Amino acid sequence: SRRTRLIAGNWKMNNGIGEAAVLASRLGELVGTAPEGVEVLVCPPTIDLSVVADKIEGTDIRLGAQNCYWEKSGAYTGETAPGMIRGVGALYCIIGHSERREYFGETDADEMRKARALIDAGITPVFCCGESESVRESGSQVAFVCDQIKAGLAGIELARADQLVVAYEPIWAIGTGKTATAADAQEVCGAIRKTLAELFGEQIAEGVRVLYGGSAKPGNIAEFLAERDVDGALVGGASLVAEDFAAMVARA
Ligand code: G2H
Repeated sequence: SRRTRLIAGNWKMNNGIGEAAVLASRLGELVGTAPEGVEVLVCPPTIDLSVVADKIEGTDIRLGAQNCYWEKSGAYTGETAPGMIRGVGALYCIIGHSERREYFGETDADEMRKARALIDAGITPVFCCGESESVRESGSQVAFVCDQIKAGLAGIELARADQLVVAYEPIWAIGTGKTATAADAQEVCGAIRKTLAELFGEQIAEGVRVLYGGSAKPGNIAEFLAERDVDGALVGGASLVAEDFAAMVARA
């Protein structure tokens, strides 16, 4: 059976509280009632979570964070615990985005700790993976991404692995305007599902949503979603414009 599509907006470090309130309200008007079989998610900066939660209350739009720490509380200046994220009403959290890996030195071992802590707190991790341009040029993207999946997710308890979402984001296609082709996305997303089947079994792997991310926009989303193993999109730039994001939801 077809998996529920997931169209997720990753606002990254954009929109202060006032702009966040305006964008969230507009999204409520445009996509507050999600189409059948489609789930709509927005992931604003941590500081905006509360105001966005308020603005989307009573709509079908779901809330997610962009990062977390894995401890429950304590002396971790500047960090946010999964329980705190859950407390503002978020049900998802992006982890392992390539920007976090590249600029903040996060490792697969960090992502595994975050994934476990999120699931413990009742939050679905959106685990990001993807290869650099040089890995792509060497033709080893499938092996590289499957290793990331194994290193980041192997420690998830089998009984809870159905609570995962994976986002495949080829780094060379992020915010660059270069998009992977739908066939490129399918090659890796299909391999991700195979790896999930090796780790957690066929049945769980069939239920996990695998998203494509990297310059996804209204004009190309349909091609990606036509692929067998692509169940949605993680959208950066285009999620900052309410009309563009709504157009993507409408095409899902
Ligand atoms: C990839 C994506 C969202 P963009 O980072 O996670 O951003 O759509 O701007 O390439």
